[in-house]
Amino acid sequence: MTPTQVIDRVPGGRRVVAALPTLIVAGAAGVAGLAGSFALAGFTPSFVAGPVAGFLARTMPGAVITFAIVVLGDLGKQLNLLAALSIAAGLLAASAGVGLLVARRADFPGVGTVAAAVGAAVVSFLLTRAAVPSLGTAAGVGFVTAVAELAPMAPVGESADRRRLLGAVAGGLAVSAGGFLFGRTGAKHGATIDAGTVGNTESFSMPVDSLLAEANSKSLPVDGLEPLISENFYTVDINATDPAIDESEWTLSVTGAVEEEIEYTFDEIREMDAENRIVSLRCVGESLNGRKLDNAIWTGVPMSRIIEPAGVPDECCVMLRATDDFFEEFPLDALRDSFLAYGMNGNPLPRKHGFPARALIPGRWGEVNVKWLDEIEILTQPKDGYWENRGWMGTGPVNTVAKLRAQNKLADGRIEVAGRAYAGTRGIRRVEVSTDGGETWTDATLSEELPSDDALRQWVYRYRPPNDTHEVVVRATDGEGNLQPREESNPFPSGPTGWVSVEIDPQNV
Ligand SMILES: Nc1nc2c(c(=O)[nH]1)N[C@H]1C(S)=C(S)[C@@H](COP(=O)(O)O)O[C@H]1N2
Ligand SMILES: [Mo]
Repeated sequence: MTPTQVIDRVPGGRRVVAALPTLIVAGAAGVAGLAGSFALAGFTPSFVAGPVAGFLARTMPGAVITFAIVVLGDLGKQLNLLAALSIAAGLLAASAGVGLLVARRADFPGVGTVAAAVGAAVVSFLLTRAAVPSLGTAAGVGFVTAVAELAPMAPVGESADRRRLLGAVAGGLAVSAGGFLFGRTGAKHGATIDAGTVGNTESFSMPVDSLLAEANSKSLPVDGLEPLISENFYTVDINATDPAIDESEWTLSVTGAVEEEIEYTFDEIREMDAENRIVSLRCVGESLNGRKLDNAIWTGVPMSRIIEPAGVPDECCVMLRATDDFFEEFPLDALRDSFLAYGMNGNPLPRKHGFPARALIPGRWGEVNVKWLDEIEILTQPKDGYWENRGWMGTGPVNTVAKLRAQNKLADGRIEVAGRAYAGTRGIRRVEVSTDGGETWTDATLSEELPSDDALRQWVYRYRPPNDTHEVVVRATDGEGNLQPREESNPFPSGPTGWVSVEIDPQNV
């Protein structure tokens, strides 16, 4: 059977084949529109795929999101982005296709291009509310449809349809490549907010330097162990494209059950006396021996100074809200002891960690440490937060943990194991190590305490190993004397528990 005969047998087959050129042109236009948007918006929420990714994350069933976070980790975020890119390109292609069909009726050159470009710009604007990047979308779509419309008029001996298609696809590729390169520079430009002038850095750069020097001198010299102040702080959030906030337009308001609602500009917060605090964060969704526990020096102001002028009665709780539509609720007392940070390790808060300002809530799971904070709402009734709506219970104090993060063979034949331990504001009093699967225990050496009431500590233990593979187990005791519970549980819903245990083969360290 020839392909033509196959097509004839499929019901409606001929119509599909006749529509194919329009579909391909529309598809190429959709991809080019995506690229045009990226060229002008970079990797920000003004990029058409941004709101689509946000919509997916918000509407996806809790179980799927939990799976994405706990099992897939960063891959889950990338899959979400990939889906968002495909859907956004599909929406733009559909609007371009409608334009092309309209134009076919009008049968006048140029109408298709204008209709497709306007349609795509409208879709883009409805999604992002960003005018300039939507013009980029229109330009990408318009370019491809223009090539497809005009190519057949060139006096060459090839069939018009074929030239139309080749032109559209080549044009789509060219626009996409250009948009990608341009958008990447644009994205970098957006990211320079990080290094932007936040002024007045001198007043706190000295203390940050000395805190850093102190932390460096207290860090245990162990190969492969992260220093006390993390060099590579983890990130977890719900966004495919993080908010890119202009600090001159950002405000922070105190609302809800207060005597008088108030609103701060960034400058007003920067004018208050700054303080530095060493604070660790840990994500409730991480695996027991995972990497989502880190420590930094933060600069900002005590939250009590932000909320007190509003007149805050003794209510039960507070909801923190952010520009990415993230929100978390927890007891008001915890907010009174908390910190509003706009600096991290002596620099302005990086965009991915919440620029221009985030909350740091002592000793609680990472999720209540809301980034891109823009509203503090005092509540009279408890209410579920973003993750609690999805089944998590991650607003309370962190679990105690000792992690084993480094193992080295020493020159004298001994083995060195080391890691980090954290128990929030309870502190770490002791870390013990067993090299026989939990039969016998010995104290590890702890790093000296940092000037903080919410910081992790490092531990190290060196021993002469048996000849065979053996099981090394670690466990911490918190500052209140509680031994880290042995019973194992999954991260979902309220954080992992159990003792970290690692098989070590002395021939293979
Ligand atoms: N606005 C906003 N804040 C947020 C999140 C978020 O998705 N959006 N994620 C939370 C979670 S789950 C964690 S563990 C911490 C992580 O902070 P980091 O990315 O600076 O490490 O941020 C919290 N704050
Ligand atoms: Mo988290």
